[in-house]
Amino acid sequence: MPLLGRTQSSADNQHPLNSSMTLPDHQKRMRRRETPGEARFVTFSCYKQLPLFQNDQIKQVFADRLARVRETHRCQLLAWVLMPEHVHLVLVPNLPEHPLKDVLSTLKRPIAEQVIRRWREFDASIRKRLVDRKGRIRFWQRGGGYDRNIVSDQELLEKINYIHDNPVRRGLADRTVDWPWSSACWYETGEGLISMDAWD
Ligand code: NI
Repeated sequence: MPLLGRTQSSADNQHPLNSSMTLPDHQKRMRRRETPGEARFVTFSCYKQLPLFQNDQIKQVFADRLARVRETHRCQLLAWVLMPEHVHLVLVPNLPEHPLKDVLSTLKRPIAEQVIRRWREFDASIRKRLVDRKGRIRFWQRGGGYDRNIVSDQELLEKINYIHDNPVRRGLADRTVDWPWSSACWYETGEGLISMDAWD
């Protein structure tokens, strides 16, 4: 894809998690409408924005699960990045069988269960920071995160570039392809942890 040059660099205050905080509820709801074939830009984060995806084993749990859900829910996955405390995806849900809500819950819940189970086995102290007011251990931030429809090829390319640039903006990688936890490598070389689908 020759159009995937790094033309866009968004400042941190443009981050969708920040902008979603200021949206009135009715606008949030409007953005959740689902149109068959339409790509969705999705952002969600760890509980209290804690960097729960610190080590590679936990990152791998996420990548494995994402690859699996792509197949079981037959969605087109167009881009992804896993950051220490948040995730961005671009995907096209397979409607009406598998709406976005189902894709995300099937992705997120088992990751939370698997990682928390591991922390319990190791009696990891991080668990103390994840207890909510009801005494339950949480992994993901409540509320489902942020999502919006992508309406044009231009916007799709901008979102993919934005996603791949996340680790570079943060100083976690020199180049987008140096961060294995995204689709940047796949776009550059045709190989990566997860294969991407074509947008039709
Ligand atoms: Ni981000």
